[in-house]
Amino acid sequence: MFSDRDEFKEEFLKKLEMTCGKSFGESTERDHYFTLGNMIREHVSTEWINTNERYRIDREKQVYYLSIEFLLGRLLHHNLMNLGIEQVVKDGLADLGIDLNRLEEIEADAGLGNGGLGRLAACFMDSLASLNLPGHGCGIRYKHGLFEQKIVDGYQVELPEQWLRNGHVWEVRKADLAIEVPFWGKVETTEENGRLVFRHVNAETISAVPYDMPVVGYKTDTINTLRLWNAEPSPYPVNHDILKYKRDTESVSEFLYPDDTHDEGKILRLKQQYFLVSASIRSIVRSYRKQHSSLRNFHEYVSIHINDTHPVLAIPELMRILLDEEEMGWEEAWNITVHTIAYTNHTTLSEALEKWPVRIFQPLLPRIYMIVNEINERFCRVLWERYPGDWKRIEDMAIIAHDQVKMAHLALVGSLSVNGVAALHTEILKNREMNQFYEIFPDKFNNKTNGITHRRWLLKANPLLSDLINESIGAGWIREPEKLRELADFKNDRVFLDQLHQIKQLNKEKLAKRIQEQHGIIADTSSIFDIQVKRLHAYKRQLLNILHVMHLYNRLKEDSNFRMHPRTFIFGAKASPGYYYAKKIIKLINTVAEKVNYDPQTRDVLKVIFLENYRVSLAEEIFPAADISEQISTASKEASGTGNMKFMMNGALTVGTLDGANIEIKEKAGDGNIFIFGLTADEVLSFYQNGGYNSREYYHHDKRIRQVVDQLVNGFFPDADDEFEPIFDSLLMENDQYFVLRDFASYINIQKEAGKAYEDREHWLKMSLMNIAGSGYFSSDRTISEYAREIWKIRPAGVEMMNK
Ligand code: T68
Repeated sequence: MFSDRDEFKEEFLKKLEMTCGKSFGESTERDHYFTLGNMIREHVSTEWINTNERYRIDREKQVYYLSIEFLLGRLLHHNLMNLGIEQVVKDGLADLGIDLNRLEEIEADAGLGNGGLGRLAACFMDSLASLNLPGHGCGIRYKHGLFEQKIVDGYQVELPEQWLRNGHVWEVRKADLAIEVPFWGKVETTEENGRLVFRHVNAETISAVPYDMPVVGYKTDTINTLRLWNAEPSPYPVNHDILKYKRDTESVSEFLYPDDTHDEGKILRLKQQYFLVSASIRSIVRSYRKQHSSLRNFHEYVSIHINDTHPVLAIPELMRILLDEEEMGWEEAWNITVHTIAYTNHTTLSEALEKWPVRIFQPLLPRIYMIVNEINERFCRVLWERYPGDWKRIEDMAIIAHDQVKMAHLALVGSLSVNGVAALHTEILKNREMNQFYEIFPDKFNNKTNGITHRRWLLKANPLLSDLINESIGAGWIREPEKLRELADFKNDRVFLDQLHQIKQLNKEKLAKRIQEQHGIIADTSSIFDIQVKRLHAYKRQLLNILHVMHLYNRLKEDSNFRMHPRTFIFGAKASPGYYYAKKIIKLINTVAEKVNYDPQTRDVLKVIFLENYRVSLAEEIFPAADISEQISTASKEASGTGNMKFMMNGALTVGTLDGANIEIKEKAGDGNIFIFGLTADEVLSFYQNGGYNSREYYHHDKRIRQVVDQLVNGFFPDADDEFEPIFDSLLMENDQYFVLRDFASYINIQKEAGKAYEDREHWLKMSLMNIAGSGYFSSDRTISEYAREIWKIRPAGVEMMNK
């Protein structure tokens, strides 16, 4: 690597001429971005090769993290930081009159994910490499990531996302490592030498071509691999209509499904899942075979993690290889498979549990279906022995029942570990949603509370705060985030608290500037920045938030003595394109914004801003600028949440329910440093079980509720007609499934308390500091260390840490 800025400059200029074929004088910012990116990727390639060599020679156990989504965001700054060359590059470019920040803005977000699940996979990649753990990602190289959101007249409009339009500097295509993935056709069974042989014939194959990306650890020599598969026409097509074949093939990696939590019943989705799984498992086995003569000890050297059930076909695919290619017997193959695969569950919402109709599954994946069927029959036999005569239970637990394949059941039966993503979530899985499986496999269940990479979400996103932390407790927290605890010593240090305040103000000004540029709205930085950013979903209750804003507006209009600290309510959220109700909520937020932002009586104290196209790069500007973090899901519904952790780490105070990881946030920040309201998970679950909630009672008895609910339909929004009737109906006609009205009064109260607390600046800053100090636990380094030790049984490779 370049040792100083002059060396860097020289190399940069040489490279610029070579890659762009232009002189420096003629070159554009885009040329500079691509030159720099290519240069950095080439620099890491030696270490990348070395890391792989080391893994091969040491024969250490490896983990492969299979995920249908990786929500990476931008990589340039992140890679420069992890390589420890950020300053040299910045200075060198500055000498040439180039601003590194502007180059960073050119990079398109790699948005290959919907939300929390995909971003978690990206944070895990960073932690694996930074902890020198031998762990790699396997995913799909979607041509179009999650749609780009425009707001037109208050409505969400979706445009195709185009991250590859100008090429992507971080990937390396490896055409020679392509793998042929078969679909359709049929299985011929013959007997040869006394053994049944299964041949998948007349299949239509698709080529899976790997594009590898280096995953650079933070100031270490470890460079792991994220392998994304691209679908391309196979060189051996059986289909005669070549154009149609080409189109059909490429469609497999064309789009990311824009759906979080709802199950999409599309053949294409199942095709994507098997495409990912088959290509990944075959390539893992291929490299394993280079070093081992048989697969008999596979599970001792390889661990395969499935991120939710989307890659669960890894179980029958590995079985297929062991049975059909290695010619193992069922018992041995099963033993290896179960000891290789581990599964994480990310939701308890029953509508989100994947099920596939047999009539789709069987013809598309004939051999895989046979194996799943056999797994099911053997499992049902075990159940029958254990619960003789209990047909109902066996029917409930079967993997295939009522002509459907239940993917979660396959995962529960075929893996050695099943984990939830926060303590409460794991308890709900064990005691409720998956209780029948817990009875049979109690040892499989365990909790791994989510985490986020503090390097992207604090060190990179909030440089001012990071500097202050370094000055006060040293830089040890970067490698050992639990050291953030030491910040608690400063809670009575006025000067320190004052600096904390200054930093928050500067971050708010930066966000305000972005808001003004993009939305033309002026956000008052002395107001409370109260922020809810996440996917739009009924259970996340953006509705509760906006109804509260309407309530404040009413108070301001009706009572001239009503006082509140000025607040700016900021929202960012994408709704799945087919999710009608979620889109109505977006329209409602924008309609309220229109009303309150332009009312001269309220606009100085109340502002509502809906940020368009929420994504990773925008998130990095949002979290550092927040005073209040809204984590207000109906208790029991949010498996964990990870945005809640990003806010906490940047010193925002949580207004939240006792749901997901909020409970652990409360423990780590301290009870007095968080604003908790609403029903508990037990209360919610017992309402679901026993009834006893009637939303109309709350509507009739609380006139604050009646007022805002009526305003949805009574002409309060002059141009809305019956626009918001579906929301009105969900609250009153459909008995408010998510307890918005039930929690409303409690929410108003806690918000009032939070507003008051903000006015005692010193106390607020202390609370904010205690959140930062307690946030080290939520680093994904802690999470990944637990997975490595308790599930994967992998160890850090012995490498030198760079002394930077
Ligand atoms: C989220 N799930 C959980 N799903 O909602 C969140 N679903 O509580 C948790 O913190 C996070 O996972 C990480 O564990 C999702 O993000 C999806 O995005 C998704 C995507 C496709 C299909 C179903």
